[in-house]
Amino acid sequence: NKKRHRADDTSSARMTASQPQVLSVQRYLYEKDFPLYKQPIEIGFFSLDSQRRFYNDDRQLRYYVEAESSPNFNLRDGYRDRYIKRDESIKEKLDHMLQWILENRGKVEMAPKVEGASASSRHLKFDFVTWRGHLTKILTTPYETHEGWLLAVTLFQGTHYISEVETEAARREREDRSARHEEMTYWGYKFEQYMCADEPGGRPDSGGTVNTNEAYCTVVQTRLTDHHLLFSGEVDCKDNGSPLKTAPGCYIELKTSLEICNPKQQSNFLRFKLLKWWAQSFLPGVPRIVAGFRNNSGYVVSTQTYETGKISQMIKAEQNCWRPTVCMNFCAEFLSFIKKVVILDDPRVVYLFSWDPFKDVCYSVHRDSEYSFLPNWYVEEMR
Ligand code: 0WD
Ligand code: CA
Repeated sequence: NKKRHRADDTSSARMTASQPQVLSVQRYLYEKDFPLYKQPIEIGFFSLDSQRRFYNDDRQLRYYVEAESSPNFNLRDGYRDRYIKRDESIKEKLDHMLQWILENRGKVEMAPKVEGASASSRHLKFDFVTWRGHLTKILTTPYETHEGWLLAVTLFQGTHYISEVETEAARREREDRSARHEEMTYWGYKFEQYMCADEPGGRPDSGGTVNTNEAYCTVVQTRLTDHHLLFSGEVDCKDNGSPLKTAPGCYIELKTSLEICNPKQQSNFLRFKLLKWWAQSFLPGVPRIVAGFRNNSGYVVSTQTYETGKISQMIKAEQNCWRPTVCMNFCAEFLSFIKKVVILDDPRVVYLFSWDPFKDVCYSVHRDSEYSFLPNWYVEEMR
């Protein structure tokens, strides 16, 4: 679309000579038709066990168990004595995704162009490889007023790898978390335990240990405008109730939230929380979000199912609310900005994109720095 391209170059991304230096995040620039976003297709999955070991299978997939209509789940149970917490100071970057790629090359590599072509041409059929969580941050950027981000991008054999770098503010936040905040982080995982069984048709084991090293991740491919994307995201559980639904259509995202008791809370829920929930589940095509509403004492007293595809209708009546089209158009144009800026194809080079609320996106370039994130084991295997 030529018209849209011209708009890119003259408004949202400001040019100096031939390369844009900054990208604007102002919402009005992205109030356009909803961009093409292909139905995400699951092309694989992997599991991380209780010791964070990688498995190229679905052993950590759990199964959704519907809650009774008036549950009384105590989210504080087990916090002291049945909680094993992942070490968040260990930065895993893209490592597990890269490991999945190496073990599933046939699913992600371009078909050789001609018979007898050089066996060493190991190009992926994707423009971008990243975590779903990083894309969620990009989608919500036009509406974010508190936290900035740093995204490291390396171009390697034609594919842009995007890996987050923790900001100073986020590190301080993580290290200074209050005891209550620390416990509330546990509550989300505890809710998962009340809602999931290890086997299809099984029962939840609320007396077990919560170990946040364990994860099941889906790997999906999709396309946003002309950007071919490969990303992975953690999936809470599968609904075996509708056996015809294939992944990601059978997946359910679990969330907890404070009970909504007044119009102010209702408005905040629609304007801020649903934005994050929608972005996270829309990206991989997870169709349902089951929310557990808790009171201040940490008891879930009701659950509610939200259809990801109906959230945009739910928020329409709300004043000054977010718009999915702004999120998706901003993401598409940020990815275009990356493609224009990142030209050195070198695993040792990182383009560090940074953004702070009320500012433009800008970037800096670093060779052989602390920001390099593609491990040698990956680079050597792919060359
Ligand atoms: O910054 C990230 N998102 C990173 C994720 C950095 C490095 C690694 N990972 C990996 C982990 O292997 C994890 O298993 O990604 C997986 C989750 O990634 P995602 O799905 O892309 O992340 P996101 O959508 O932000 O979070 C999904 C769930 C969270 O559930 P809620 O309901 O709270 O959104 O994954 C968990 C959390 O339970 N989670 C994480 N797990 C491990 N490492 C992380 C993290 N850094 N962040 C969220
Ligand atoms: Ca969740």
